[in-house]
Amino acid sequence: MGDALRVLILWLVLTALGEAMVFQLPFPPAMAVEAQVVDEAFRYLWIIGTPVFAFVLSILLYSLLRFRVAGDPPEDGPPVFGHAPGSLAWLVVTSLLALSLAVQPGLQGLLQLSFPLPSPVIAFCQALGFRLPPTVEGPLIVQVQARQWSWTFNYPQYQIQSKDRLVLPLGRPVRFELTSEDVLHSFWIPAFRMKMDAVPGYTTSLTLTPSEPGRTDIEPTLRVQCAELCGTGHSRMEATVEVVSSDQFAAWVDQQRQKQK
Ligand SMILES: [Cu+2]
Repeated sequence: MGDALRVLILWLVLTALGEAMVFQLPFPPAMAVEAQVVDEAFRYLWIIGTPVFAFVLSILLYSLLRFRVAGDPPEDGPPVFGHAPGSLAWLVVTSLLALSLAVQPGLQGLLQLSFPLPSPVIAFCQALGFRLPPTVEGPLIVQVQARQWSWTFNYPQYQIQSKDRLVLPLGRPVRFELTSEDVLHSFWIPAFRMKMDAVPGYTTSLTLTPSEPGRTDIEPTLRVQCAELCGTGHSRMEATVEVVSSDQFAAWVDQQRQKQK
């Protein structure tokens, strides 16, 4: 059996092992529509990247074992010069893969995440035949104020405020408008995957749509966690999250209004 055939077999075996692992990855639950988009993109990158990584690894492993010189060689082996067809094939295949990833899940993913894209990019995506997400009518707006080391959530549509406790209705898009009172913080709900910096003197925004009901004490990844080192209390800069039905949300809003009167 020739060397190339052995490398080919090793490549196929390593690729099969790597691909089998894709479905064993222990992801935390994806509890927002956007979290599913991010997880799909991650799986897709893994699926595409595995054969490339396995290819490099099989040649490396095979060369190390097969062409190893016994004992201590007195001098270096002869130099190896390029292999033009091989280099060209490698360049073309990996460049095409990278370009295809920039489009899907890159651009396509950004569109699904209702990310603010410049209009020429949107026109380009439409020309490619991408489905644009429906424009979000009346999202729930939550103004998030971060500080060392706590979170305040304002609901301007309901004129209520909540400290270190974020309550969200299920299935309704939420536009978070973030700012910070002191240093850089980062607003992150691991179960929702997406993350956005909170910057002093500046407002950033992030739209997320909770897709599963839940509470922090039952699912710890459903919590707000600061994800930007912001001082000694950084790791404890958390807030609880509750995703409830729209009726429960309305009841909570009424309750908060009564309290704040
Ligand atoms: Cu912080």
